[in-house]
Amino acid sequence: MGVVIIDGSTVRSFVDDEVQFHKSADEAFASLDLNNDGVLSRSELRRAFESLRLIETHFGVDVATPPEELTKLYDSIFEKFDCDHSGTVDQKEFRDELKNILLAIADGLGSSPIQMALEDDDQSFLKKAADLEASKLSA
Ligand SMILES: [Ca+2]
Ligand SMILES: [Ca+2]
Repeated sequence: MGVVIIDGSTVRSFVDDEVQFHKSADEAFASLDLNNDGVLSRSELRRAFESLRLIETHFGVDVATPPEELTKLYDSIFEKFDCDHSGTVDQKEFRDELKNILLAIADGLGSSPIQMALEDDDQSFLKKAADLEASKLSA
């Protein structure tokens, strides 16, 4: 386990690196598409947010949030992703909305860095953003 420092510019440069960002988003999409039908269902997307820990950082949800509130929240997130209201989230919708969320996180962070404690095998996007910055700094 390690600690990374992340600020708005870390997240923004990750999103701006289109090749890297698409690769990460597509990998995440593939791993979340549990039944391999090429789209994310409501429950698949919910699982995604539970595992990516974006909810806690972006929406300020704490563990005391009642389950029905959480379900409402996940539903509203799903609606945001599902731009064409098809009832499923395809790869492009996933990418686009993920980008919006990460940019909103970046705005929220601004220039005040946060510390994140991470497991070594953590695959969250914020970890990837930090890794990317670290690799640029050391290059
Ligand atoms: Ca699926
Ligand atoms: Ca859709």
